[in-house]
Amino acid sequence: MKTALVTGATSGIGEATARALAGAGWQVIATGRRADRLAPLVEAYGALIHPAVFDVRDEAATNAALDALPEAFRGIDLLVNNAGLALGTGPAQRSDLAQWRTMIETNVTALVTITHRLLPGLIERRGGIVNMASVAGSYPYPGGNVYGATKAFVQQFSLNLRSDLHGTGVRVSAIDPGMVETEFTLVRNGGDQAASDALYGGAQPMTAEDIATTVLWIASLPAHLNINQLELMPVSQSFAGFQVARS
Ligand code: NDP
Ligand code: 8X3
Repeated sequence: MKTALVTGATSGIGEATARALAGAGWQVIATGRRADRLAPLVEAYGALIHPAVFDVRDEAATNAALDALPEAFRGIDLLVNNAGLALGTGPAQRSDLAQWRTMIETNVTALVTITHRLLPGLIERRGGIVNMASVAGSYPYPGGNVYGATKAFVQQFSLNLRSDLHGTGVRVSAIDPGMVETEFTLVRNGGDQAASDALYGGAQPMTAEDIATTVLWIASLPAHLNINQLELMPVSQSFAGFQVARS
């Protein structure tokens, strides 16, 4: 039986991914800070789920949770680095430095920390890593500032990991979703439900399950195939042009 560790499994894409993997017979270490959100996964999938409650920014807590894994969950075949967030939509010059730091600590520092910890085991098992990046890492937009930059890091870290892992058999993929309706916009806007509803309303965004299906597909491909980077958008979302300031 294969085992996956999914960060940010309390909500949105991570929760859907944990469900998709467990539904396909994987054992899943489901992580997040909100323990109550992990309980339904255990109820639905029983012994296939090991809930692990920790803040990914806390290296000691991360290591303690990994050290405490039950024997059956110790051999990790797939790391899904999904936990992440955006905070704020304003321009850089009006942004809150603490929010920038939180995004960097979560989307970048925590992601590389858990990856570094799990790499030896992933190499031993010829496993895989799926990193949740974003279209925001490829395309700039007003207010994207540090969030987009953290996701560009995730994209390039994924590609560089592939280079370093050459010959090990370990697969690394970055997924770049566009608009997915989750709690992402609620979090980004400090809990403003109206802002979230306004963004997704009438837009037919992608669902968390759309992305989870993609993760499961990547993880289920034959061992000789690697998806390097995969960008997905809802049909309702596309590109806009440059902006010009006139005097
Ligand atoms: P949600 O807000 O629904 O889920 C975010 C998850 O990340 C939660 O499970 C949350 O768990 C976890 N998380 C955040 N901070 C921490 C932390 N410090 N420690 C542990 N877990 C943490 O958003 P999404 O499902 O949309 O986001 C998942 C990923 O997908 C993110 O990396 C996001 O950047 C990316 N993404 C999202 C897109 C979208 O449009 N929704 C598009 C492109 C990429 P908890 O709060 O319980 O700790
Ligand atoms: C989330 C997608 O466009 O809101 O990563 O930044 S976007």
